Amino acid sequence: VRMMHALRTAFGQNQLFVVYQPQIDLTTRRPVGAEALLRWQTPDGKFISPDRFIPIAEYSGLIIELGEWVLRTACRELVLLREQGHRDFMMSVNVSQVQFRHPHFLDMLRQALDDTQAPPEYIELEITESMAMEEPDLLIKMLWQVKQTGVSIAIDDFGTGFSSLSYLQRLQVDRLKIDRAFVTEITGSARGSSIAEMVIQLGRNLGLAVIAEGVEDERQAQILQALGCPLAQGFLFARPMTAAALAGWLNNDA
Ligand code: G
Ligand code: G
Ligand code: MN
Ligand code: NA
Repeated sequence: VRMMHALRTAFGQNQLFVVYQPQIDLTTRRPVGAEALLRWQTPDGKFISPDRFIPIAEYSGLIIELGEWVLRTACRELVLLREQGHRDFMMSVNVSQVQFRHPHFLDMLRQALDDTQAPPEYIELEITESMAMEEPDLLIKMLWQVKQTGVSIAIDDFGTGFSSLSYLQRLQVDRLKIDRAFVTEITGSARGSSIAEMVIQLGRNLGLAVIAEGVEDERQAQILQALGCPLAQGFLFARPMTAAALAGWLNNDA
């Protein structure tokens, strides 16, 4: 309860901000987009992880406001980057299941796109695999409606749940994100790369893009590339950074 009040206050006092982690094409090593990630820095300089405060925001309902704010912030950042010439750049935004199930989610999404003038085809929403497995019929309908806005969908933390091939086929998704845990395992034992391999193969069979998360070293990048993974995100390429730093990073890189 204390953290709930602290979070509400923090949101009101602008202690929350959005950082962006670049996503890159493994072949060209060029940026293709970024994932928006929420951060909370308290006045004494300490960072509180979203792993800790997102569940509280969900529980208290604050996630509705907070999630809308993240989406709008990311949309505005995308528009700014486009004005600076980065016109082929995608923006991914994490969506909590509490947000997604809220009756006004679609209206909120349409309004955010409209107000910010962000092009929907350059916006992606990330939902988690665990969330994708609950209430399939509702989810299938929601995803279809999201797709009508032009926004695309990624399944985050993929490989940690147990989605079946037939179920995945029924979902209107565009991208699978290989969970960091499986990228870490890739350089371990001989069997360490089997889940990453499976997801890459699945993506190929279903015609979905695949992105590997949490790529921290060159060996992992090389193995992923050899396995046919087209995209990656991780500390090897860039850490999550502020909007100003991202613009600088992209302009330097271009
Ligand atoms: O950025 P970091 O690795 O600390 O994020 C930890 C977790 O918090 C990740 O699972 C990430 O998806 C989640 N997260 C970060 N930002 C957001 C956000 O804006 N909304 C939601 N729902 N989850 C977020
Ligand atoms: O669950 P989700 O994929 O949204 O979480 C993304 C989180 O992973 C972010 O909080 C980000 O800070 C973190 N992250 C991104 N790249 C790396 C990496 O290379 N290594 C580690 N350990 N964490 C990473
Ligand atoms: Mn994510
Ligand atoms: Na993830």
